[in-house]
Amino acid sequence: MSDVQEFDAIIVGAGFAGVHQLIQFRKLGLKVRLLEAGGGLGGVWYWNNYPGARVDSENPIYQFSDPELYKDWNYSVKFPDWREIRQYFEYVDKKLDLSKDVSYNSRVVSAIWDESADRWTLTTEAGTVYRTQWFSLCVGIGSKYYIPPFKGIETFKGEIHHTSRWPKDYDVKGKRVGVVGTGSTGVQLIQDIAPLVDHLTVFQRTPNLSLPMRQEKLDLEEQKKLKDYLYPIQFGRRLQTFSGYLHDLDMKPTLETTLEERTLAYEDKWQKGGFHFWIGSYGDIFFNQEANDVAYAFWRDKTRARINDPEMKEKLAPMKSPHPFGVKRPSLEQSYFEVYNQPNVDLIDVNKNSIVEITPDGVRTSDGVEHKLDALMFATGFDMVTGGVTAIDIRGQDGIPIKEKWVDGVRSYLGLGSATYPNMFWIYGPQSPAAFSNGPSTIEFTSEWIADVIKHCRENNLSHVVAAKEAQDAWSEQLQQIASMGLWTGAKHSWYMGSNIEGKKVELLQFPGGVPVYYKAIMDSAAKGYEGWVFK
Ligand code: N01
Repeated sequence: MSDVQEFDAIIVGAGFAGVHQLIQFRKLGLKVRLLEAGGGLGGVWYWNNYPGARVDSENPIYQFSDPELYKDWNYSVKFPDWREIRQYFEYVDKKLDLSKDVSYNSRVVSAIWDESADRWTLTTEAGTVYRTQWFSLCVGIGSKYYIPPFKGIETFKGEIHHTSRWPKDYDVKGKRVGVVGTGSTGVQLIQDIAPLVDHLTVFQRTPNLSLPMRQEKLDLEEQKKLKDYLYPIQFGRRLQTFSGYLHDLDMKPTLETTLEERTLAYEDKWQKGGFHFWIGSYGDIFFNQEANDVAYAFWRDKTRARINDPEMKEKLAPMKSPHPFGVKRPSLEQSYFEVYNQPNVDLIDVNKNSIVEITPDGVRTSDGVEHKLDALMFATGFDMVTGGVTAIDIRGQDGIPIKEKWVDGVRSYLGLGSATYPNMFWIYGPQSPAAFSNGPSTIEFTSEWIADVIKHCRENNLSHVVAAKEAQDAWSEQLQQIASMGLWTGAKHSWYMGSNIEGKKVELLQFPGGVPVYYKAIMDSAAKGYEGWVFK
């Protein structure tokens, strides 16, 4: 066993969560290693380099809140793209000398718990073996990509990729490109490449109820001034709002407002852009269908006005809502709907005209037409939230892989860990607020919570901590109870519910109670001597 590398803590994944966790573990004085499948820091921003990839969280909250880091960093726009976010990670890396504790190109394939030694054994794809007392999973919610099993896919002669594996420097200029999927990725990609391609064919199953981003350039001098007095308040504010953004839900019931009042409010949010019209608007849209219909009608009328062709209007913004507004994640767009006014863009509704097969030259649909393509790009999403966890063969006290344990539904306590998997925590994963919140907002305090519980163990001579089964059952049931009051099941295919992946258990995968409630729950547990956790 001499080639086994021993550490106090291993972190898997080097996005915002893994990097923050590394910083916390260093502060504790742990001997720590971060294992990352990719060749650099950034997590989703390392992998998602398709044209148009850009974050939907606005400056300044898409960065770490440490003044030592933000004082010397400035994004150039309100919603930065993948290049700038990768530059941000490079900046943080350089400033804190992070990479010396990171093993890149190290994909972890298994993690096995040894109860007799209170240690995890982690093995990478290349066969490198690590032993560690503490194990923090920071694999994000979108690390396992998904391509539907279309017939004939292997026969296609042109470029064929999932968007998260976009070929470096691939130039779409003058090409006939097909895009399957109109989620957040599809919307961003489509609006970016439409002006460049010779012809674009979009295969849509569900229209994306996208909102105007309203991108802005940021003034460097202005940013510098705001850092002194406003940034600390803004970063603090993240703990007080439902989604960890700067705007918050309005808890006044939609239908208790007058038509004038809500129209003015809607218009104001629409003009502000970003997610103001969604998670900065009336909160009852998630629970009350009538309220939801009112919001949808506003969205629909605004959107249809941007589209010329009546058939196209109906495909992209139908008179009747395809699902309750906001129960699938809207994308933020800049010119998405205008794309469909271009003569060289086709939009195929696969509900009416399904994809029958991929041919060597393109895609054949059920009307018999072969859509000839030079490139076919799958913006078909991910095995979201749980896929990155279950892709690793994780076995705890009873030796049962977590993948098997979760066949009938995720089981976690506080969205931080699971019974029978001691000393293993995750950040921004199943049953936490995850993508119901701005990433760094939730990541920072959960990462600190995990560091605190490890500190507690070390100070009290405890070698192991694990979620109690009863506490876990209560948390998981409470989550599904809140979910059952909402409208999330109104969308047929939705990664929020796991229903985008054939055969996956349909259930809400993230905590829907909001950041302040979640924050209070985990802090209350800690304050009560880590209630719900069992120590040894
Ligand atoms: O994936 P998705 P994504 N035939 O699952 C379609 C984050 N993100 O990569 O809607 C035809 O949302 C599917 O159709 P339908 C963000 O949290 C953030 O776009 O299921 N179509 C859908 O249109 C986001 O929500 C950012 O009916 C098929 C698309 O493929 C999450 O990642 C940017 C199909 C998949 O959409 C995932 O987004 C990008 C089939 N068989 C992503 N199967 C930003 O912050 C699937 N589809 C900006």
